[in-house]
Amino acid sequence: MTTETEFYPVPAEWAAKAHMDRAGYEAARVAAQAAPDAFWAEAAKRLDWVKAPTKIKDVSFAKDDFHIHWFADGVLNVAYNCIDRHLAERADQTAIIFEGDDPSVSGAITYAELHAQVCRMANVLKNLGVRKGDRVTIYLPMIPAAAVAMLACARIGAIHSVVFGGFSPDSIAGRIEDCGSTVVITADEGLRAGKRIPLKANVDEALTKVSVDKVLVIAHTGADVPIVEGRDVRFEEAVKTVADDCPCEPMNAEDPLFILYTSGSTGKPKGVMHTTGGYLFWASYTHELVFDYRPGEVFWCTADVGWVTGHSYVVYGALANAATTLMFEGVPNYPDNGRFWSVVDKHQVEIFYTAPTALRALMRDGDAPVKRSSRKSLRLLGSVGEPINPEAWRWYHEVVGEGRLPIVDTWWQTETGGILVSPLPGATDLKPGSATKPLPGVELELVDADGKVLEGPNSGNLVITDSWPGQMRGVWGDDQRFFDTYFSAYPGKYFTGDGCRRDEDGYYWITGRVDDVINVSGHRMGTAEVESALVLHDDVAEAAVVGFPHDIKGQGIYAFVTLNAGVTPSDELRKALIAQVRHEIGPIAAPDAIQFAPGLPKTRSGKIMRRILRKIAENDLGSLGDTSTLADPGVVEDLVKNRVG
Ligand code: 6R9
Repeated sequence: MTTETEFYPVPAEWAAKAHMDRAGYEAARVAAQAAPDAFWAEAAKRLDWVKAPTKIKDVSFAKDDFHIHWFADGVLNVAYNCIDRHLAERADQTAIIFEGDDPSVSGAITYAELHAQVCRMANVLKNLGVRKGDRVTIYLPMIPAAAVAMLACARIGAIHSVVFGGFSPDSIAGRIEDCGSTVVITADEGLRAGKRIPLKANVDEALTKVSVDKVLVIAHTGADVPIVEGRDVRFEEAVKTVADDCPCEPMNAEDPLFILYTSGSTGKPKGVMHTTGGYLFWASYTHELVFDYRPGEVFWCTADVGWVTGHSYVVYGALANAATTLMFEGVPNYPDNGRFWSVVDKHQVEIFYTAPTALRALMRDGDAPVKRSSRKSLRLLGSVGEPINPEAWRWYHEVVGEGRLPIVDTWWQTETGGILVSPLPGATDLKPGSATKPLPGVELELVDADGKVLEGPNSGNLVITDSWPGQMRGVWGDDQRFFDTYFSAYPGKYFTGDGCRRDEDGYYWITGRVDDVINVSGHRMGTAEVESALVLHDDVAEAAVVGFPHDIKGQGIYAFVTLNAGVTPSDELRKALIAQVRHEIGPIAAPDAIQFAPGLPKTRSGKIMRRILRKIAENDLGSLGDTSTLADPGVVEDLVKNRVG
């Protein structure tokens, strides 16, 4: 049976009990399209507003009148919505469960405790001089303090920029510089699979390149880290003298909430900027709808808060909906490959949301590690970050879910703020490998390279023809880049950068990036970034990087490297180049294969023909296509002969 026609119908009990059933979904889609202002004004009542918005949607994607505003005259505070408003009824409910890297370490924080911790951190930040609109860089492990730091910023109107703990000192420095952070919040160390991650040391190294006023250091492992007099402040000291309460700064709906850097096809990572009202609304609305969430359920999204998935579904969407959200510092295969499932049992997780790359890695170890656990508490499974191949989908469904749990395959991006395409468990029949259909208010189109709209079953580039509240509002410090990146390819439409197929039933199948972005284990990496890191090496003349299919990671990184004249290729050099990329960007960017190439295939105008390099990396040598336009067609033969892997 092909997956296109393989339906998993909505179970009857889901259709009966879910927030949204099939009729509700159809009605919401029609209503959002017919009268968006009325529809979203009503939906936005899910948030607590200091001043409810009267202006709802004010958007134009047109070049000469480009603007995106939602709820523009509304006033609210994100921390209030995620914490304070739950206190009357849920002060003693667990807000955050912490599961450490070491399975003997876990803990829980109630909403009352979260309130006190966020207020204290906010007061510490104020004492360090942080004011509304200032930027704060957060470089922390997956510990509750990371959520507390984000919410403390939101409480006082500071804009946070979370940098994933796996990024290098250079990456931290670049991000601090780009958004002009004045304060960094970090920890002594993080822990991953029993290994210590030198977070404070990485910040110290970053700060040899850029400077900030203050570094706030949280004790996590208790390691003895150097403190720079006048610049570094130990959180445990600073917090002793502050009050347990801190007022919430009233924020305009369009005030920035955070900046999150993400890779694109060109240049350095860009600072995706999200705002207070539209973003929080979308995170909360989609969290409830897609996960059919009820307050108090134990929700586990395994993403790190350094990625957008962690922002929207570990922290903001979950807490806005009065969730019990689980933060896990460790990895799926430590101390053994049954860790996810033992954590599910230990904390009685009800909704579990992870990435296909983790599932593929676990699947390779067979069913036994899963079957050692009960998983009786689970009622829904989710997937995010990259296309889930039907084999992994079926394993997730049959082995993890024992055939009884729906899977929501959620398509979205850092730029979209929250989920845009996903099944709703009470409304949508599932097909393994398809993210199925757009949520209410999300208008998709497929277009060809010239922008011609493709109707019916077809394949093309995925664009979105109208705005939704969670849409990013800008690239930090570069309005032109925002417009050019997303709105210039197909005028009047938002271009996602993804290719996509629509089948006979109107279901969407994301086929992957069509730009120079590689999706490695669900993490976005720009080929240009990896190339820049490689050419920094003294022996390298030129580098070209492409993605290739990888069993576990989805895509791997394949680098073609031309060495300077007189340099002899060697395994040592290969290792040195990998180390170089790890150092410049971080371990996730390390190439899986490096091929030394005396020449790269270039057009006569000097453009590298990546299409050919991709085919070689994919070992698809029968379809190299037309190479006659190359300046030197002879290089291809050498590339094919010396393919690695
Ligand atoms: C949330 C997140 C975005 C890119 C996106 C697409 C890929 C994400 C997917 C998916 C197929 C899914 N992607 N979810 N592809 N099916 N369910 O991952 O954001 O890191 O910005 O990546 O990830 O290619 O364009 P981000």
